[in-house]
Amino acid sequence: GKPTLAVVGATGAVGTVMLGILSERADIWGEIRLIASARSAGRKLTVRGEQVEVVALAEEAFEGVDVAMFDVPDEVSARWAPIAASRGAVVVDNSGAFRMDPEVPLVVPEVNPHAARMRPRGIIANPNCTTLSMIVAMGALHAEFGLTELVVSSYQAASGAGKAGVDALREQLGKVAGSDLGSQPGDVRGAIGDSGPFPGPLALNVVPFAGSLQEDGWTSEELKVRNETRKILGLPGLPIAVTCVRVPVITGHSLAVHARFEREVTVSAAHEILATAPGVVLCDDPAQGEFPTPADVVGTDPTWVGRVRRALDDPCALELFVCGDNLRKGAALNTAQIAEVVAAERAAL
Ligand code: 2RA
Repeated sequence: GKPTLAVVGATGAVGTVMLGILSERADIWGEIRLIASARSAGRKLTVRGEQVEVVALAEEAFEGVDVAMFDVPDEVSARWAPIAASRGAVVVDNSGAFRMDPEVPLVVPEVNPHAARMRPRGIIANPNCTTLSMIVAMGALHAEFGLTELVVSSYQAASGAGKAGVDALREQLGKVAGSDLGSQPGDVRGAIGDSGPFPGPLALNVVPFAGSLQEDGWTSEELKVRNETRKILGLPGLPIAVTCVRVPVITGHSLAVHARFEREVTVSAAHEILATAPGVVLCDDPAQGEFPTPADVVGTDPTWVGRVRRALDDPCALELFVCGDNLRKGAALNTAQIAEVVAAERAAL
């Protein structure tokens, strides 16, 4: 029969997008079981056009499950993913709990699909949404030119911080709409106050901080982009400098990238690679006003790339701007693609 899929964290921001994605993609699953915290148990959610009742997270909930997708906080995954795996499920986990575990592959199906097969713990990790928003494009360029260095600045949407992030930005926008705020120091902060998950006002502003503070002033988000990019590309020593910034966008992460390569590069060669790479759309005609923006790409699956330029001072380097939906390719879609890779192995047996 068709494999049974469990969606753990079905009621969250990513879970909600996941149910939509599972309803749109080729229907390879038998039962789809929805699992969430006890608080959400009993709720009914629609997937594949049918109402499914949410069951509470418990050991028995994994009975007969072939693949379990997790989108829950790190500590919940750390505890429950091994339980699901011990019950025979292959876990595809979107938390930070296992991404850097050497016994857990970190998979992007367009870049390193074969890594999914080596999973001694029965767990496959899904990368962070900021890494995912650029990695398909960077993987394609790396395969051709050989990456030697990355310098990245992110422009991250509020929904990266979940429903709480979206609610906070909408509430803040309500407070500043129609006002003349934004011309005096601190007036925006004064009107918005301290609320929500961001360490500063996000409406009418940008906040150069995402995640938590780590050693030497780096944030957890910046270190994730660095470590995960190295692991996915199989380049453990790749120099990468990252600055993560939150911007007042609901959904859609963007990144400005300076990428240095082993060989000399040209814009036309880069265009050709990006225009044909699976999962990438080249949108680069600035004379016609064509470049990707998060407002234009939200709700779509690909990684969008534009503003491709050769560095003025380095014939081996490119500058580019990348946009992607952080809840789709950045989270739910990549998780669904990994689960499909696992299901295809099973079907091939
Ligand atoms: C963010 N990448 O955008 C983080 C969490 N998913 O906040």
